[in-house]
Amino acid sequence: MKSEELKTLFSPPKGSWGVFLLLALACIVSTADAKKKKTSGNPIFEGWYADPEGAVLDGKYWVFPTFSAPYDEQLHFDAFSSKDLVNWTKHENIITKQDIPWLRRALWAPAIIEANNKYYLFFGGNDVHEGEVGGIGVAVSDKPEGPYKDALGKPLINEIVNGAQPIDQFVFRDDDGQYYMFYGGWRHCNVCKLSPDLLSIVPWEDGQKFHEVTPSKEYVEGPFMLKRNGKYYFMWSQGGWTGPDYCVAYAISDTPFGPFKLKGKILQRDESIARGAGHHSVIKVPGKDEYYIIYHRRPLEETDGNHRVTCIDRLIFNPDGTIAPVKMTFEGVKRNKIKKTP
Ligand code: FUB
Repeated sequence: MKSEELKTLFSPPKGSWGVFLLLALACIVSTADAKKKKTSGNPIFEGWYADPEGAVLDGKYWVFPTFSAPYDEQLHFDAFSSKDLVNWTKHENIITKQDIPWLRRALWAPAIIEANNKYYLFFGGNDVHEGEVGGIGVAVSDKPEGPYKDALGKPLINEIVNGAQPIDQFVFRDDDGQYYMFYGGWRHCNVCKLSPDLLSIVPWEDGQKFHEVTPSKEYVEGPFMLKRNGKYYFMWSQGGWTGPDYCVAYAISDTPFGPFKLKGKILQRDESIARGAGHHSVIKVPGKDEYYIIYHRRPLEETDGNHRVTCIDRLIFNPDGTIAPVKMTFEGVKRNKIKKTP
């Protein structure tokens, strides 16, 4: 082959064909890379993201985190989806300040739930204090990736009751179909009942809207609940979220409201991996007794309170029903595709 012919063969063709071929090549390389990746790695995606809420929605794994930045810059949420826990796709701006008329700042700690053929995204807004507008809001969309719109035009919970700042909500659906919302910062946790449309609070039999369920004197924020083999596992974060000792502890109960038997810490700093590990959630693999903990942590070399990254590791139940301490890793977890149910 003459050198002129060789040059023509290896120099990109002119015009749109050249662009097309380069794009096709990039696509082949990135697909090959995705296939090569054996574990998720930790963090599971780039960027400063905290308070991750994991869920299985519409046949995929999802993570809805806080955008971790100074309060005045926390004005949107991104979400992330994955078919296999290893490769994650970013969905940008699923909700922004423009979609929430009462939001000024500090859009925090999303909680997601599918109900009534819709997706309900609960969130904290404004870092509310007594006498201010803010607290826990709710937005709705037809798709997990949004766009979400504020459903009420005002917070669902604005008031500070039992000393609990209205933030860090988690919505739990019990087997009888009743939705409960656990929430609260400032060392206090409340529970309330949600209406079937998830847009209002149904008072308890005693007429109160909120009952305090703070499970331990160490409780600070970030409540989470799951039910397994008839037992209610209540988990939360304790310590200060900007510090190295932030961590997750849990208790077990026979009801969603206690009494809670304190079991101890399941996630905490590891001087060979990271510090400040906390504000977690748990994903159950559909149809299997397999669980993953999604949480944020701070890299060892970092001290900026907002430098929090989202990670995943295995959550393992011991044969006696207790939870084994989580082993934080840099590798993350292996591929685990959701099996389609017939
Ligand atoms: O990310 C904002 C706040 O930090 C959350 O609401 C708290 O739980 C803490 O993680």
